[in-house]
Amino acid sequence: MPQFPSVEFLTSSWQPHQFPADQGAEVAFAGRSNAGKSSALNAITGRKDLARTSKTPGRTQLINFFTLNPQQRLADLPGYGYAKVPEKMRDHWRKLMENYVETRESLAGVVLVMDSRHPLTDFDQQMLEWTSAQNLPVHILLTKADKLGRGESMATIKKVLQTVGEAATAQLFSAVKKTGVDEARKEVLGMLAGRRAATQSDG
Ligand SMILES: Nc1nc2c(ncn2[C@@H]2O[C@H](COP(=O)(O)OP(=O)(O)OP(=O)(O)O)[C@@H](O)[C@H]2O)c(=O)[nH]1
Ligand SMILES: [Mg+2]
Repeated sequence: MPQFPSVEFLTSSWQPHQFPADQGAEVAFAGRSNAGKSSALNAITGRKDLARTSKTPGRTQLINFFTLNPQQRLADLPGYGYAKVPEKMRDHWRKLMENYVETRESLAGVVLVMDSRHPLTDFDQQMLEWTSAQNLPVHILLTKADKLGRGESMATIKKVLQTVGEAATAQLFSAVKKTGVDEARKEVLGMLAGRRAATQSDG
């Protein structure tokens, strides 16, 4: 498995004015709360504990920024769609995410993490609307694939690819079994370098 460049925690932000300088390239990990964003980030970077993972949904409430080098960053976006989050906080989340996707000049692409058992939630569709309005590349990780049988996995990726069409690429992924880690690394590094690494995959 090829190594991922070493990554370090940079900062956590709750407000746009706290974001790190908007230069170089940044790839953001987005997805529903509890989908497995932080676990995917850890598996891809090869750092077990880089992004905190939790069994309690909604734990990551800030944008956590990580740096590969002064010109390349990763961002772990706060999980959305957690029902128990108060409305005021959800509004804050919505504005923060929309503002981030619309105004972040260095945003080079989004890794949209979906639980493969519940793909394409309303929140995923919302994120896809924001990213396509900005013409941003999106790579979908259908994670927790270890929870699905082969037939179910194949049916899921087929359905997702059909639904998103040109708007995104997609692959199966498991942070537990380390399935699809190489492919995801290539995509992330490709986005950071300003190009798509691979063509659409059927898994
Ligand atoms: N079986 C399985 N479980 C996983 C996988 N990835 C994550 N999980 C579990 O799913 C739960 C949520 O994972 P996180 O990585 O914390 O999810 P998140 O999207 O970062 O969640 P928030 O930060 O709360 O939005 C944890 O209990 C993980 O152990 C996977 O590939 N397979
Ligand atoms: Mg998280």
